[in-house]
This record gives sequence, structure tokens and C-alpha cells, in this order.
Amino acid sequence: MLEIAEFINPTPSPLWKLAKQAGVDLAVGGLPTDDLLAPGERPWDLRPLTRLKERYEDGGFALRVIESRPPLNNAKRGLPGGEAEIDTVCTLIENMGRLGIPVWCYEWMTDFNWLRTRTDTPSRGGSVVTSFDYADVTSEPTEGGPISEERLWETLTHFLERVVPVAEKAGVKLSMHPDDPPLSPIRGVGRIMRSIDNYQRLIETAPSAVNTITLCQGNFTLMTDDLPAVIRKFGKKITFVHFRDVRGVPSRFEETWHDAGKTDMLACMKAYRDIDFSGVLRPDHVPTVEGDSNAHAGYSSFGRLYAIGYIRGLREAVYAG
Ligand SMILES: [Mn+2]
Repeated sequence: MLEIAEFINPTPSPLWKLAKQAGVDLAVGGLPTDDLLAPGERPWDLRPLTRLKERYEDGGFALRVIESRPPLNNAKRGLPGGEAEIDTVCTLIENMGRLGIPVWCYEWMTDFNWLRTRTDTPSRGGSVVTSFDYADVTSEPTEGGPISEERLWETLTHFLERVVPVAEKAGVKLSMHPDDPPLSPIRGVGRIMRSIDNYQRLIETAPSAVNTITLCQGNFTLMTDDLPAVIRKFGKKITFVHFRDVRGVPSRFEETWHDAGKTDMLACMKAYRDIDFSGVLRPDHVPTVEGDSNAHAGYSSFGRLYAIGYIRGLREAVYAG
């Protein structure tokens, strides 16, 4: 059965207790932070990763996904230094295998990661959400300059050629998160993980059980008007789910409360049941609500509690029926 997890940073915080109080026992974690590193150690080495896993376990959480990446921009751009970056990923994957951490969530966005043009867009009852309007994005090129989609496919193909065999041996799933927003190009930078067809191409690029998908609903629902059908199409290729919703189109959208977006969330939950999804699902971005901080927009603590409760209710409704 689908299980509910939360993204919690490696440094213990009140969120750790809130998540436990909401009944969450599974963690989606980052890479070891400085306080977990002895001199000379790197975050992808075995010993700091062991400490990381033990710290989550001390807090009552089993670590099921690492959703953080070593630097990969040179590899994505095909620049000198890229091979060494891929080496670090291979080390990380081997060590995750040794520790029994089954899924690594990565992405192929170069130069910048998820992009919003506002983090304080008014939403229900005075809560605030993040939003994106392409008209408000600077046209100024990035430091790296323009890069084509075909070049990114070449570098991704090379990356998979090197990492997939390592992941197969380690028993760790490579789980590709979509580009956010699913739009290309932005500031001259191609973005390839932005359509259903391109995800199909990803799967065909490296036929392997470890070449899999993070179904981030907020992005995938902007690629289709029938998200449940997409969930059924990819089926066992889905190894990790981000549960959230938006309203709008890729060039102009805002995030929403989990019960107020464009997507039929109940139908999505039924689709996960139908594909017998057995990985973890976590709330992704949430609104910032009264009394909470918007310092990390999309990741406020109180909004997450609402999301966890909503997801738990949907899950019970679907799996009981
Ligand atoms: Mn996501």
C-alpha cells in the first residue's frame, strides 16, 4: 500500500515532532549536513550517510528517499568536471544501496531549480502560495548561457549510461523529478523533463527497472488534463510521488490548497491504488497559513499538517473501498 512520508531536513526541528504527531513515520531526507561530516568526509560517503540514517531513526523515522543532489551542473551541461560529478553520484548510489535506502530523487534542470515569480500570492482566507508568470521572468541569460534541449538529452543519456549499471547493482531506484515549471526554454536554458512524451523518451533511453519517475503532481498536472490516466500509463515506473496541486497553465499558474486545484485528487489516489503503487508519497508545496512563517515558501509546517490529514483521509477512503 501507498505510504505517507514527509520531507524533513537532517537537522532536527519542531517539524520532526509535528510529523510524528500527525502519524508520519517515514522520512524523505536531504544529504548529510556539515554537522554530520567529520573532517575530510564528503556528504555522499558511507559514514556520514550512516550517521544521517541513524539520526532519522533516532527521531522515529525510517529514511526511504534521498531528495537532494550533489553538484551536477557540469554534468548536465557536458562541461569539464562533469565526469567527476557523476563519480560522486555513483558513490552516493552505492552507499545508499549498502544502507538500504531505496530511492534517489534527482532532476535534470540546469543552472536553476524550481522557479517562481512570486512567493506571496493571496490564496484562501488570507493564506499565501507561490506562483509563476512567464511574463515576469527576466530574459537575461544565465551565467552558463543558452543550452539546447538536444544537448541536455545527450548529457542525460551519458549520465544514465554511467549510473544505471551502478544503481542496478546497488538496488537503488533513480527517480526523475520533472522540471518546474514544465516549460522550455527559460532564459535560454532548455528544459526537457516537461511533457508526457519526454518522460516516455526518458524511459526508453535506458530500459531498466531502476530508471524511474517521481510523479510530482503539480508539474504533471500542467502537462495533461487527465492525470489519473498518466499515473496508470506509467504504472510501475513511478517510484515516488509528490502530492500537490496548481491552477493555471505552464506559463502562468499558482499553487493551491490540496483540495482546491485543477486536479481530481481522489481520482489520482484511486489510480495509485490501481497501479499497486507501493512507494512513498509526500505532501509537496503547501500554502503558508496564519501564524506560520513564509521564510521557506511552500514548506511551512502548519500547511503540511493540513496536507497530511487530507492525504490520509483520501487514502483511507480509497483503500477501504
Ligand atoms: Mn515536486
